[in-house]
Amino acid sequence: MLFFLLIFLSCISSLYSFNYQTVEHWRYLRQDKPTQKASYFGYSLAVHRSSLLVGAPRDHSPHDIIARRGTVWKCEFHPDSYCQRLPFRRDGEANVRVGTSFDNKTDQWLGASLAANDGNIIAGAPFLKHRINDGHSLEYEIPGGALIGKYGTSLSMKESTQIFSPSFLNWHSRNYNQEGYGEFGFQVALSRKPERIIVTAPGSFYFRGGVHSIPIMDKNWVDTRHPFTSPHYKWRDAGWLRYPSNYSSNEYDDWCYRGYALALGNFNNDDNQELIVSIPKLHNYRGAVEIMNSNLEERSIRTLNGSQMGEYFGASLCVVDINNDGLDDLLVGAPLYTVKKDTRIIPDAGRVVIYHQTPEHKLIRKQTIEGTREGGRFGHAITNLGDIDKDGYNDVAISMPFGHQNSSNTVYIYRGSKDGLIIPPTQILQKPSLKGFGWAIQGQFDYDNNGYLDLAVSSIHSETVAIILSRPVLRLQTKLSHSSSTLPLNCTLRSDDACFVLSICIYLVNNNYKPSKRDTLTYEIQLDKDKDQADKRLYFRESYKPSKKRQLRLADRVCHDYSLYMKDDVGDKLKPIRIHTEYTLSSKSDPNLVPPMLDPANSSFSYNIPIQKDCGPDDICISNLDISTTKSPNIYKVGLTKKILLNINVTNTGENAYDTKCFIQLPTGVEYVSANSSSIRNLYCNLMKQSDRIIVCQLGNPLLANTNVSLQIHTAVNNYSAIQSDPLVFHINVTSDNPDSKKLSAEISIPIFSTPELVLSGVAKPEQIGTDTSDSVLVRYASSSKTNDLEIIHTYTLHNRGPSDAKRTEIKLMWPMLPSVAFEQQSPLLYGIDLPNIIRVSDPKANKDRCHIYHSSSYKAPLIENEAKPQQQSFLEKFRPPITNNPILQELPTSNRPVESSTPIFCHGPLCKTFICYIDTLPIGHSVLIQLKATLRYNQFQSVRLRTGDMKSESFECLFY
Ligand SMILES: [Ca+2]
Ligand SMILES: [Ca+2]
Ligand SMILES: [Ca+2]
Ligand SMILES: [Ca+2]
Repeated sequence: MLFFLLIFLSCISSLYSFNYQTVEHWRYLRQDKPTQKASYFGYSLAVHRSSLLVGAPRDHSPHDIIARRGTVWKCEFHPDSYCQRLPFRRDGEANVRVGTSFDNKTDQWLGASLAANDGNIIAGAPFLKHRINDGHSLEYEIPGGALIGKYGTSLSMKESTQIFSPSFLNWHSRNYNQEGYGEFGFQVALSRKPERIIVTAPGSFYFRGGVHSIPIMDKNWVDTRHPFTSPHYKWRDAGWLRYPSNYSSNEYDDWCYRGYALALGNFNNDDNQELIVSIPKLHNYRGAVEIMNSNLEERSIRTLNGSQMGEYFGASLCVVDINNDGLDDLLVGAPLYTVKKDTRIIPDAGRVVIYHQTPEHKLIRKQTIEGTREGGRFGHAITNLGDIDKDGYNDVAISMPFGHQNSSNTVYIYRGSKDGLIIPPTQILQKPSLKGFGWAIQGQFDYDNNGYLDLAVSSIHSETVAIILSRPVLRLQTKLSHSSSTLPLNCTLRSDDACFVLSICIYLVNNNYKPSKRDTLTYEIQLDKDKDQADKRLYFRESYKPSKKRQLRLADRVCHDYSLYMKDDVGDKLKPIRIHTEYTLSSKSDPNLVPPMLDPANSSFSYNIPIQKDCGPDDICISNLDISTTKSPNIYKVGLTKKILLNINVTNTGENAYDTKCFIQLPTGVEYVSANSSSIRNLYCNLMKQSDRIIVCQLGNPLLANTNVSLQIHTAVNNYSAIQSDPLVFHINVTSDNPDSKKLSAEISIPIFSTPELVLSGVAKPEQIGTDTSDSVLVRYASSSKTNDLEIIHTYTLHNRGPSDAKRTEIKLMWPMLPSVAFEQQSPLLYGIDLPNIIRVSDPKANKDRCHIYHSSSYKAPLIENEAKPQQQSFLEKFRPPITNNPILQELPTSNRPVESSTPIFCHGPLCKTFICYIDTLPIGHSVLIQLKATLRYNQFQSVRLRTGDMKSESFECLFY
């Protein structure tokens, strides 16, 4: 599985300076008799013994007869010393003809590359030219060379400087399809095992490039001034290796620049150092990095490939064991990489890809860090700093030397760890006045000899090199001990001073640093760190405060004792008390010493002390809570029930249950009134702040083992119309702070019963009509009416007697067309039957009540008394009220007409007109009137020989919603 992390530099947060000195303390190397013009001081950097070597390939020494020979400066590790030009040449050396050839050293770029070990310094001069006469008046220029200076006590630099050049290879090397124009010396290195000089020549073979490995010999150097004294120098016999050894015609490889960057590391299972060589323009400008064994065997080559065209993959290389597993890891810079982030495109922002070596010597891509600045070229230089903070992991610097005018050029410091580089960087080095800051970076030297590795960063356009010293990193070990394993609850302010004593010991560990009088350590102990000031449970006796600050002289070991006490009536008895200690270190300034600092990861310490509990020898409380409930009443009657009482009983059959609480969630419409308990002395219940619907009651801290507590929660329904669900459900939870305690839940459910009593009564007008001409009403009517028509009005009154509102009432009304005899004659007696008219007695403007004609040909009027119940009773159906059904005539005031002579005219089939009326909420005590009107043709009525009968309308199906 490929583990791959992509990280942007912009994630940088909480940045601190660890552990290089900040910019105001940097030092700068000074050149002795510097040139006025741009010498590119700092183009390359290397460490040789107790000096820093600084390449200045365009430098011109004031008295040198060769223009711009280039200089390697030697800067001693001493703050007051100047950098001196290394005499990297033989006496009297000049651009002069010697025998058949001469060297042209003007503009040779000596110091374009540098490498050094204890015995040797090697400097590349990739534009050195050998002008060669072949004896037939033809002259050839063969550029490129590497100068090696043997550096020892007995030999002076001047005596031992030698030149390597590909002209040693053979006479034909002069051509540009061979080593001619090869830029030999573009990169140089000294391998430890085998001990050899490694030189790259990216210009050879039509800029296909290559790499050379040359044995270090004590004597018998071939003198470059006489390359043809031995026309066929036995370079192979002398152990000179090169790759590729010859030009092979693959035109696509031309111009790919093999050898642009060079590194050494161990990437296989032999002890020899492998060569890592970049080819930044291979594969259509995507770039590649080759790893080959020390014999430069083609079959040994492994390749890592770039991915983006033009990114310059391999422009920089760095071998470092990041995760301290003993296996070298590899960082590859691609400074021209275009970052695509969200919708932004950042050209030449650059990136660095980090490969980790597996135990099988595979390289896996582990992390990638991308630049953020357009043209910033993040990854231009990468270097192994060594372990600068002595945490056991090597650290790395990556530079971003370019940018816009107002942005500062930057070197980022990343710390190694067992998982790879720690991102974000632990330090960002910047100084806006330095141009091209970060062109070259060199670590792994101790400038001030304090045991901590320091850093040099060159600024190519400012002709300077900054020396940045690292501060000693101190790590402390804190040991806390106390007089008893747990905090006794009875150790209060009134108790004996010795009832709880805390001892703190601070040790300076694993460190070369010798504490001095100048260094002051301050520590602050904070008791009960996790609690707010008001809730603190533990205090210092001497100050009555929960914190203590103390300053002392840094020493290998210091110990202090403190007497502590617990607050009375501690609430949280289960959560241990966290003792937190923070350290700060300060040192009196001394210009000759770099002050130490604390490792930020080690500047605080936390420790938990449990509070005494009564939970057996393991001190872990395992409770066993159970809950049971009862309720009163069992049914909520709308409008009748006012109070609801919940009885909650909690038992604990396990060990103490700390901070046990009961939460009761009330249904909407129910309000909390009060709580009491016969078993809890000071019962504390209240509504939670965030919601007025949840009551929380403290059941005990602890709720002791084998106890039983009961709670009575009184609630009330003040506004039953706010009730939103049936039944009323009370959710009850019981929690405790004990570890692994489960939330205990119960539910109390109370069904709602609603009982509005609706009364329906009716009157008819006129009360009575008859065909008998002696009928007084008819006579009255006939005498007052100009027509033969008679208006019949039946009025029903629907009244709600309570005790609750009728939310919605549905009434069916049936209105006869009069007798079948008349219907058969196509002349129903009632005409102009209209929709019933509804009048609210209390609120005549109310208009939510509606009537419709009921269309159902198959409808059969059921008998009210035997009405079939619907199969499934809906919530609303349940509240069908008892309704008094009143066929109108039965309610008629009795006349002197004998009842037995009355025959009802029933409402049947087509003779019946049915209406359905919906009555909106009818509050208690309110009434509506429903009027049915029609016209009776009196003439027809007379012609129907109907003797005596009742005209009967019916109402039924009265449903309450
Ligand atoms: Ca090896
Ligand atoms: Ca490693
Ligand atoms: Ca480190
Ligand atoms: Ca140092």
